[in-house]
Amino acid sequence: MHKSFDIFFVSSNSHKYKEAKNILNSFGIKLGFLKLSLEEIQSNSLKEIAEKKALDAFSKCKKPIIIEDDGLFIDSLNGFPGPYSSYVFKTIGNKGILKLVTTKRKAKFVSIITYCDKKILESFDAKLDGTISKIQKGKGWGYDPIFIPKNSKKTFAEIKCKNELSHRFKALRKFSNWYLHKLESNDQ
Ligand code: ITT
Repeated sequence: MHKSFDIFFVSSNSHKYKEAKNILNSFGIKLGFLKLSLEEIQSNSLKEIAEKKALDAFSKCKKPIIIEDDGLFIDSLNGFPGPYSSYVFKTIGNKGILKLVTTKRKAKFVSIITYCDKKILESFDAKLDGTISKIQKGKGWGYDPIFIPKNSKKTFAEIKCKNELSHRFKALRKFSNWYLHKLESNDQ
């Protein structure tokens, strides 16, 4: 029997999907996965990138979808890699970032979740402050081994409760409040 999903997450990154699925499940929303690479424009605005990605995803899937655009912003590098986080990870990776960050280590992760259906395009953003570790610690994906969330001594790769405090969790919590409210008002 086919599982019925409420919304689909469109992304080329299955790590992002797995985390988003668990988080939304805890809010009672079933999230399906469409693994696709989406058109990503060059812009300094994550929101602009996210909304273009969402329109592209909806035009390909014709179902209610969400997409996510993230960025790691490092203070001492004037916000680099920011909107270029995916490309920078694939090119210089965590080793390259650790070479660039020398003294000031403050950073933040930003997530934008954009929902798109036939009529609506709506975005939800969240940020999580933290620091860049001196060495890689733990086995996680992406920047997890070098990002230490605020009030923690461990990196994202070392902590068990990442899905209860991450940038992704905070943006998805905003999204689910809005989405569940929208469903309720549609029922009335
Ligand atoms: P899409 O197909 O969904 O665009 P992507 O991997 O290219 O997938 P982004 O453009 O949002 O996604 O890239 C952000 C990059 O930031 C991502 O590739 C990871 O390297 C990193 N990243 C985002 N969230 C992360 C997290 O929770 N932990 C570790 N790294 C993360």
